[in-house]
Amino acid sequence: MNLQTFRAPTMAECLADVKRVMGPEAVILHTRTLTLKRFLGLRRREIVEITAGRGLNGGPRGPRRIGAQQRGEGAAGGRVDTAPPRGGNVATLPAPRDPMMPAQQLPGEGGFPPDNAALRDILQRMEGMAKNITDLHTIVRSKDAPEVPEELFDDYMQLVDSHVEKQVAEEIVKTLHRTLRPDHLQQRQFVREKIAEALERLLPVSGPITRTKTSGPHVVALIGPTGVGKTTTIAKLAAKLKLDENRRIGLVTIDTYRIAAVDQLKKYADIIGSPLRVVHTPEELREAVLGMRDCDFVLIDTAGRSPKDTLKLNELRTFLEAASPEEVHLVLSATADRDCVNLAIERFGNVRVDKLIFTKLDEARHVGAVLGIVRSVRKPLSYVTTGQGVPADIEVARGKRIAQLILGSDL
Ligand SMILES: Nc1nc2c(ncn2[C@@H]2O[C@H](COP(=O)(O)OP(=O)(O)O)[C@@H](O)[C@H]2O)c(=O)[nH]1
Ligand SMILES: [Mg+2]
Repeated sequence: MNLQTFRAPTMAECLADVKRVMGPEAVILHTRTLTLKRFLGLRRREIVEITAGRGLNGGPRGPRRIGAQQRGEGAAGGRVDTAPPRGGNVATLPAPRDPMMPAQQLPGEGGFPPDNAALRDILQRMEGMAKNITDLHTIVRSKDAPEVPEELFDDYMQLVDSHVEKQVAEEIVKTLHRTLRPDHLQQRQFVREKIAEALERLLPVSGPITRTKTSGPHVVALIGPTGVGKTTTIAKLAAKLKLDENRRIGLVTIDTYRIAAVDQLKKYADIIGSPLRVVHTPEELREAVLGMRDCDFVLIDTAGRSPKDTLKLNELRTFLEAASPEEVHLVLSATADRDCVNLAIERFGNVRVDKLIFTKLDEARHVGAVLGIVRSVRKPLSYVTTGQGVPADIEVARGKRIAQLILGSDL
């Protein structure tokens, strides 16, 4: 028995080589498509490989024999003629398809009129076009990221689609490519877990609000643009601390314009049985906090007049100095566009920010943006909120959870 392996850019060319070298008696034992890297300067190129033998007995359901059909042999032993389409002695195409090899359909198989050279020519051209499209696709998608390893390109794209910064996404996949064993790189679930771990390492978290003092209230203020969910988040935190930890909670809201939605917080304060004070000046705030000395926690809500006119920053700073909170959380919406978030970071960063809360993860389309923001602010993430429900829709931020959301898991 004589076995040989042939490789060519298309199935037709490969078959032609088989036939030329091994003659019409050759029997095709195996065909496969494989990917060659850096072929002619392209990043990736598919080629066809055929293993053929001579001196084998191809049974009725056996391997394909080139030329068998030409002599009227074996009904299922398909003959594949790869002679040039305009070659005079254009032979027949295969007989009915071999049911044992349905996936390995060869050019011209399966229903074409037996000697239609024009159809075979079209098929070859289409195959060539398909290859060109694949090459073009590879070139286009790798244009922006020439350093990204091909095996991990889809993972890279998933990160970028989720708005993880390109540089960060590239670094993650390059590091994985360098450090993972090649067989591990083939295992999708394994790769995904490693990417999640890499994301997790990039996401600092603070853990929940915890009282460390032995006397006096642990004071927490939430600041941030209007509409992001500060008041709702205060209500969630208050209810959680009350219900889960049986803590005494005091609520204070700064309302410099006397039009803030105090009623919203009042409703929750009443439900959990907590005192609520509405203050208008830093001095009133100081007094309010002092008046709540019996509470374990005092949560301070801040309000503005409109999204463009948040509490004036200098004013806010003065309020916070008067309250001297243990922690100030900047609340940002995961649905906001990056420019708005950047503006908020710039403005509120000048006041005081210890931790970050991301709201509306349930509505966010690009959770990867959270990663970039946390990294640029260089403050840990404390909580994320995942809906309008009070108090259910809040979670202590965990890197693993956010990594999974970035990778497309459902909430
Ligand atoms: N989908 C969703 N909506 C939220 C979330 N948190 C708050 N909201 C909604 O966002 C809107 C503004 O919330 P609010 O607490 O008044 O924002 P504030 O102006 O920052 O105090 C309200 O309709 C809330 O129900 C959340 O996690 N997910
Ligand atoms: Mg509010």
